[in-house]
Amino acid sequence: MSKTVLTLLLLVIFSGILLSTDFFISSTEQPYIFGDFNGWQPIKMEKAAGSWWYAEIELKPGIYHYYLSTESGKRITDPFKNHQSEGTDILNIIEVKNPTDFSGISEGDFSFKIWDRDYFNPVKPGEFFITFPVVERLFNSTFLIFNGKKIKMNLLRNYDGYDYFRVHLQDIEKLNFYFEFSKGDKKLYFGANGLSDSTVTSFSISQEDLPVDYFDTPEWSKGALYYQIFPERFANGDPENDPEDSQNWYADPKNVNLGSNGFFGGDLQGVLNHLDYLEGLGIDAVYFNPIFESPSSHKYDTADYLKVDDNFGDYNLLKKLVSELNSMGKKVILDGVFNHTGDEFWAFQDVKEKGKESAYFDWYFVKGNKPRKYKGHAMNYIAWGGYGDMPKLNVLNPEVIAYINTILEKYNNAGIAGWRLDVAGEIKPEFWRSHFRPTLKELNKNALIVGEIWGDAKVYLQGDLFDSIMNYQFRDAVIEYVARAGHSARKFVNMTDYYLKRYPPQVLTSLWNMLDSHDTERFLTTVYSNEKLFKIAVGLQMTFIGSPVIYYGDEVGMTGGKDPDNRRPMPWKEELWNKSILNYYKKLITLRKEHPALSRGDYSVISTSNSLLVYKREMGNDVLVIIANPGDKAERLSGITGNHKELLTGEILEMEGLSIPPESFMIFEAANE
Ligand SMILES: [Ca+2]
Ligand SMILES: [Ca+2]
Repeated sequence: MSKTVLTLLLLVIFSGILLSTDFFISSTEQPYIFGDFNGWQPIKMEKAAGSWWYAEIELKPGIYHYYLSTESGKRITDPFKNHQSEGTDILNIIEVKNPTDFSGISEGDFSFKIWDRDYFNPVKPGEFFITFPVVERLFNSTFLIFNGKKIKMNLLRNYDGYDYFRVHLQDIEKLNFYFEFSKGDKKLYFGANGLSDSTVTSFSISQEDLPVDYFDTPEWSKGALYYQIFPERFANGDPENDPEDSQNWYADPKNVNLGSNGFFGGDLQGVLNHLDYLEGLGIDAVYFNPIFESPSSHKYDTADYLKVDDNFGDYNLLKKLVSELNSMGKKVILDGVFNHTGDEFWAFQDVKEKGKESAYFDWYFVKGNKPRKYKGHAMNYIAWGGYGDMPKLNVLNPEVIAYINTILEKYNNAGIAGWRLDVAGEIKPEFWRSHFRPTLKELNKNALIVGEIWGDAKVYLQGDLFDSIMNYQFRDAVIEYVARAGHSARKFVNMTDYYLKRYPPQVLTSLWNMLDSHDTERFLTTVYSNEKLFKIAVGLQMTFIGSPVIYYGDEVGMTGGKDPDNRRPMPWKEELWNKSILNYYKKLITLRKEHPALSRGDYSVISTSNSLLVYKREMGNDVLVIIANPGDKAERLSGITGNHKELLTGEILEMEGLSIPPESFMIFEAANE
């Protein structure tokens, strides 16, 4: 390509600026847009929630005419845009203006996508979040004009050149709104007809028919405190059901097999025997790693989903355990491994035996006839991590869907409150969206769905897939802040803000905040058994926004490296417990119970400086200030004055200029004067 041609091409591209223009209507049938912008060729609209449809069309500035029509030829007038009569028909008119045509605007695009939860986020009837991103520092202020009332929008965050403004609306009856921006004495409006300096059309929508579905997490899950039990290693309550060659519970971990084929005899009766212990801790829910029949100690290779593993007990014992926990006000979450089955699962056994002749051949992804393994690896079929013993299940096969439905029903009948979903990101979202979630919520609308998602989980938390996730991002931030030499409070805030300010706000108190799990080393090991640093991490876990998940034994000071060393048997001889750590957990858990702000309150950062982190949890009159300093130098507090009571020690301290010792953690509430 010659230079001249390239220059000409670039000129053509840049002279015609394209502006994304939004269209949305309510229609019972699929609508199409016909406009003079593309020679009246139909443009198919996309389905939103309720009876709503939308389209985003890139248009050059100009005036356009268009109309909407359904497949059956019914013409619809777009109620949000101007229209004029054209003979017997009505045509809509839209003027697409370059934002720079408005005085005072130098750049930027304006958009409020009413079909997208990022902008319009219905929690429940009467409760909504409305968020508007505008090019940074463009205006002095941004208002929401809501049912005629002017509400100042708060700056949520500045990210990637945009200021995100948000309003939390509660107890509202009608949805009728537009936005007002001001700069000096100039005003601009953004409504359903786009950007304007004069006439604005409101977004006017019925709460009964929204373009985005209502989405909230189960009430019980907001700020709930979990205890994670790896059943083979928690407690052995019944020696009769121990696997052969079970090892000594108290043997030196270095001299035993902690791996997938090493057993100790832990079981459900063991949990039943320690209900008082769980009650004493004050947890709200138990999350069990898999309990279904399987040959391994971890049981992520299911042999039979409808049977509790014989080394753990049976279905009736599970039912008894769940009912006892429920009667103590504690919920039970089971581990659902639906991405793959184990080798011993009857359907896979049948495929291995009969190949293509098997009635279950389409339950898996086998190329050729019979599945083949080589040195443990799957040769001609899809398997988790390539492990031949974990063949991937075809969850979109209607027979598999029906089978999984029977699993959900059976354990719902046992009284469980939800599922943690193993490797949830490896399963097609369609399965969760169209099958798993609707089926489970139909059985129990308060059931909780938690995905095992290690990284950013925004797409999974939009209301159609999961209610919560295993929030390893919280763990990453705590490790960076508490365990790494930099101890940067700013970094902790940046890492947590990254998800806190992007996820729908209604999920935040339900996120599973973990320090560790059956898949990571134990946190006490991460900090090289530095008890002070460990206590700071636990303090953060118990006071940060979200739902803490305690991995069994962390609370008595268990250590352990990477899997399987992190799965050691829980010691039940009290002389083996670290009482100082246990008492610290109990103290924090008691504070969580006494102060609803810690479990369900708003979270905001007060300040960060070097290794000093100061944040606030707030719910009504319950206001707590949390201060952490994992660094090796004392840091001076600033910006807070007056006497406050420190809740871990009971001391009353003057906050002004208070010196925060190295490796310390404190929780303050304003002292009663
Ligand atoms: Ca046993
Ligand atoms: Ca077994």
